Amino acid sequence: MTLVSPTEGSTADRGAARSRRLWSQAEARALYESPLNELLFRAHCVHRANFDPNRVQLSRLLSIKTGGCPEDCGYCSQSAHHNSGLKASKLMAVERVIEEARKARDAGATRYCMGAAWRSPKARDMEVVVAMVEGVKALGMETCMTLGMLDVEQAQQLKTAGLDYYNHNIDTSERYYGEVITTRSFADRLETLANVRDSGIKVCCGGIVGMGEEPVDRVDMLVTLANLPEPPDSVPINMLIPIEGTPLGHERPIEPIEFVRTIALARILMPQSYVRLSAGRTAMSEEMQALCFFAGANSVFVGDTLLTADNPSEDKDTALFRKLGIEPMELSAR
Ligand code: SAM
Ligand code: DTB
Ligand code: SF4
Repeated sequence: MTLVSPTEGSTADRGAARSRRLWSQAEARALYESPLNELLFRAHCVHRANFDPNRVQLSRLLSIKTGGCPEDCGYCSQSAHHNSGLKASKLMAVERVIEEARKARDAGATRYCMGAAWRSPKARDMEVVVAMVEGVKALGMETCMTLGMLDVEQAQQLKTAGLDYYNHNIDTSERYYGEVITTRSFADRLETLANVRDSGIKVCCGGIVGMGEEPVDRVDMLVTLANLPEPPDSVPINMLIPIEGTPLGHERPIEPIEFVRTIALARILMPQSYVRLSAGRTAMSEEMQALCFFAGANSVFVGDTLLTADNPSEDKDTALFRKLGIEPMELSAR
């Protein structure tokens, strides 16, 4: 079903109102299953038409409240339902968060993402996170938060504070979702996304691959994202980091080419979104990451810790980017 002309985002679209099409599952599946060279070529052309292919946006993550989460997400070290051995901690002080953000900015990050292990923020938490957004914004960085479910009022409060992005993932297909999380529904997730979108905050929404899902689930997850009332501005694709003590702690790793196909399909379905090669990079070869960048990934988390899990060291990433001729993207590059 075509909404507007299916340009997949020509250069002429840049800065203009987003022309887009809706994708059927059959079309997206056919792309995902096409010969790898066809898929990569098409994804790379879409990427070039919309972005500088040699620039990657760098974000830094900080866990502002770790562990003890009441949700039961089967992959997560922070859920109180599992025994990952993670030590829970209270909400960080505002000054400390701002200090960490300053260090990240000085090291080249342009976006600062703050995550809390909550089902949703309480009223007293909102005052604190609002102060964090204001403080990090004042450093000249873009801000992103992921705090669980938000109602209309909470989303509006964060918008007023100046929050740029809110991350809330659908995680997988609607069909597979119940196998991974039971304490909040797929519909709950969509409701939070609507509240964020309606507030005017940019939406960051993606998922995890390698949780035992079928290829069709990866495709359906991306179709759901692409067909939202507006595609997310940023689409994190995480590769499961298996955490001992969680239900998915012994999941078999996804075949790397399947992961690359997922990135390529995300790029084709959402031509103008940042596609973020998110969790799981420590388990990826340089060649696999290079293929992901060719397929359209153009954002990564830098710094040796994500929220609780490991990420490649800065030295390693600097060496990789040098080998690939990739430069960090400046703030507001597009
Ligand atoms: N508690 C908030 C929430 O879930 O909305 C925010 C933090 S949560 C850790 C953010 C996202 O990180 C999850 O939605 C999931 O996609 C990703 N994630 C968490 N644990 C992961 C793991 N072990 N491997 C890969 N991705 C993971
Ligand atoms: C997202 O999709 N990936 C990031 C970010 N959003 C908040 C988080 C990855 C977390 C990986 C597991 C951990 O560090 O605990
Ligand atoms: Fe809690 Fe988020 Fe982890 Fe789920 S992913 S258990 S909501 S911290």
